[in-house]
Amino acid sequence: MATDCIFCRIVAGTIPSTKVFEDDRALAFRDLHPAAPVHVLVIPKEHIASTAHAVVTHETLLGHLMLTAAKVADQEGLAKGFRIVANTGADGGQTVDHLHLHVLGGRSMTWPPG
Ligand code: D5M
Repeated sequence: MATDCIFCRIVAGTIPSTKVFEDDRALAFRDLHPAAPVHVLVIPKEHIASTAHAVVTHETLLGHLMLTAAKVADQEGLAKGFRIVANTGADGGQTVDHLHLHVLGGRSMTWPPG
């Protein structure tokens, strides 16, 4: 755990969140500033700063996060489709330095993103 990391503090329960899924390796909670009718963040409980910081030992965990994102989308009723986003680094638009997948849905998405 990184004590100065907001998402580690959500995992620890010292910052509140609206959880939609949790298991031993992952946590999913609603984004504070939703960009779509459904906007959930899926994070590893282990602190990994970004996808660029992931290493080969994280391979199974990364797969688990992707499957968790799909499970959350199903749970949220996004049968018509959804988008999974992993902003990475400053130019990627990442603002919280704890790897996370955005699961966005409930409206038709446009491409390319801004
Ligand atoms: O996305 C980081 C996302 O994290 C952004 O959409 C806001 C969200 N956020 C920040 N703090 C919180 C808390 N405390 N609860 C829920 N959601 C939060 P990025 O891809 O790094 O720009």
